[in-house]
Amino acid sequence: MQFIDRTTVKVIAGNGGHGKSAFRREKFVQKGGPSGGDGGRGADIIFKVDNNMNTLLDFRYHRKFQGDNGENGDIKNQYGRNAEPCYVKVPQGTLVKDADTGEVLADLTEIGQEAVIAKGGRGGRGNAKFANSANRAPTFAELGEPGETRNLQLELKLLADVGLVGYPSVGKSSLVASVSAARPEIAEYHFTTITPVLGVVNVGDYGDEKTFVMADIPGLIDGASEGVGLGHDFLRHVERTKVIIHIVDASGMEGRDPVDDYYKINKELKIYSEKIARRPQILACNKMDLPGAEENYGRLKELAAAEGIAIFPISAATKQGVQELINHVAKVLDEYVEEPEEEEGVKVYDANAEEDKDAITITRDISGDFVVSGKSLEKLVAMTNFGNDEAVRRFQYIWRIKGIDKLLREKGIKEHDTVHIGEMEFEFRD
Ligand SMILES: Nc1nc2c(ncn2[C@@H]2O[C@H](COP(=O)(O)OP(=O)(O)OP(=O)(O)O)[C@@H](O)[C@H]2O)c(=O)[nH]1
Ligand SMILES: [Mg+2]
Repeated sequence: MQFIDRTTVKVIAGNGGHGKSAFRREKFVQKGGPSGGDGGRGADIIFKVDNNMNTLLDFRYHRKFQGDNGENGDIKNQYGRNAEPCYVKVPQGTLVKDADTGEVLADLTEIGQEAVIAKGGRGGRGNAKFANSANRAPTFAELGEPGETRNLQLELKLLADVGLVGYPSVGKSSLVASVSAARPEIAEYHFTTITPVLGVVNVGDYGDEKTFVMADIPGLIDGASEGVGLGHDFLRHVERTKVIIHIVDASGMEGRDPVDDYYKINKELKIYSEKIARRPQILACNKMDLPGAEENYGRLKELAAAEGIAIFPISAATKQGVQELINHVAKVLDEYVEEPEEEEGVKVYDANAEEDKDAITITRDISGDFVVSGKSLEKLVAMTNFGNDEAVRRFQYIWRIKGIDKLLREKGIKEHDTVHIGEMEFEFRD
């Protein structure tokens, strides 16, 4: 199983239904009052954590999610139905970012957790809502608000229980392959593994249905904590694991000393993150089937005793000692007590924050046109039916009380200059 931990998707929330413009027709009544109903809300796009998903693989084939539109309002004050929200299942640990702004929209860490990622548009109001003492028979209704559209970047930090660290070619992938159904690439050259691979380990002997997840990451080398080699990008995956299996090549077949290797890798881990350095380690001395391994193992045992860590002689090739290692890992995981999660300070976007919605800014584009921007004003433009004189008059009224003419004049606007708001373009006239 190739593990994908980053992908992009597009979400399009539903548009609000349009408001209706209509009048009551009753027997003996020439023209009744306005009776156009409001449109319904468009579908929100809601992400929900599903405990049956482990990867973002599904998103490779399904890259776009679109919510239904709200129903239009109708005559006789009938409201359009709200659209059902569109649920998108994601695995636990998915971080959702706006791909265009980089803003974190949600950090989905709990089973069942939900987050509104794109809001459906509000339904347009029917003409009944616009009746007042000055205008008892308005002929216009609002259009539905467009739903939010976003390009997203999804990131999944592997929620592996065990992380494998060690120099290239010490046999990390070979170990994963020997204890799980995962089939990572294995070869004698360095950096065979270039992306993390997850393996689900069945703890046969130890418990009946017990499993844990092991993450194979690219090999680390000197300077890894500063970005040398490939391992650096993947160390963040190890941050969320509970236990580290530190693998050394006991045979020293590549000319390095496994005792040195152990200290060097730990130095890199410590520079990268204190949190990783505090993780309990289990030392796996691999390639015990090769000559010279026994001798080095003697010294590695002394090291383990001095460091107070568990040590296992194994051969991923012959599977010698592997079951003992797995049983021990299972036991450590069983006794594992979660370290209190420090505040990571991920700022999560709040879909309901009202701040600055009314703020209006005016800029000039390259051709000298005036660009008026502001969330609530852009929304008003999108929801106004400019084909209806009355709707246009209402728009002009709101424009005036917001003082936008004055703001434009301050910026030096002249008769016949062009003004853009959202998708609309106007000619400025006094
Ligand atoms: N004799 C012997 N060879 C082994 C053993 N484990 C792994 N190898 C060999 O060592 C080489 C490297 O193994 P990998 O499992 O690819 O090593 P890795 O640590 O995943 O390497 P990178 O992905 O490059 O970091 C391969 O040629 C394996 O066949 C072992 O227990 N005994
Ligand atoms: Mg590998």
